[in-house]
Amino acid sequence: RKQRGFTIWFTGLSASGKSTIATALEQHLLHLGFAAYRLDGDNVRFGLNKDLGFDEKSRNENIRRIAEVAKLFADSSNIAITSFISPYKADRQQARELHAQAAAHPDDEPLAFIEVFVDLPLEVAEARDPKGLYKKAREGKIPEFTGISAPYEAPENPEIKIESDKTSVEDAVRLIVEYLEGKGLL
Ligand code: GGZ
Repeated sequence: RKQRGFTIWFTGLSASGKSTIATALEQHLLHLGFAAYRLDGDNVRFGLNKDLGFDEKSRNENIRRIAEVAKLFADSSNIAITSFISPYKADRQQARELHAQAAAHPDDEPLAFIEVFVDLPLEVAEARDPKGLYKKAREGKIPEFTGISAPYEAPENPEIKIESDKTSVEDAVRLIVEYLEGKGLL
C-alpha cells in the first residue's frame, strides 16, 4: 500500500519565523527525496485567495480553503507544508478534522496533521519587524493586524512547539524531522 501524504501546519505571528523554517524543512524533505510542497501567502494569497482580506471572516475562509488544498496534496501522497498565521483556534481545529475525516475508503488511515507552533513573543516579533508592518499597524495604517489590533489564539497542544528566538532554523528542522521519523511518517 502506498505511503499516504500528510500535512505540516505552521502557525505563528507575522515575523515569527514560520516561513523561514517551513522553507528549510521543504528543502530538507526534497533532498531526502520526498514530494513536499509549501503553501504560503506568496502562492495562495496572490492566487486562489486573492479575493480575501484580513478581517475575521476572510481569514476563516483563507484557512478553510488552504486546509482543503493541503488535504488534497496529502491525499495525493504529498507532504503539504502550510505557512499561514492561522490565528483562530477553531479554524485550525477545522483543518485538523478535515484531515482526520479524509479517508476516502473505509480501510484508509486518516491523513496525519502536524501542527507546528512557531512561538515568538510579540515584543520580539515587533522588534524584528522585517517588513515594517508592526510599525504601520501601531500607526493605525494597517487595520486588524495580528497581535496589535487582531487576536492570535496560541495553540495549547500543538504536536511541536518551536521557540524561534531560542532555536536555530537547522535545529527547528531537525526537531520536526525527528518527530516525523518517530511517528513513522518518513
Ligand atoms: C496580519 C497581515 C495583515 C494583517 C497583511 N494581519 O509578515 P507577512 O506579512 O509576510 O505575513 C503576514 C501575512 C499574513 O497572511 P496569512 O494568510 O498568513 O494570515 S491569516 O492566516 O491570518 O489569514 C503579513 C501580511 O500577510 N499581512 N495584513 N492585517 N498579517
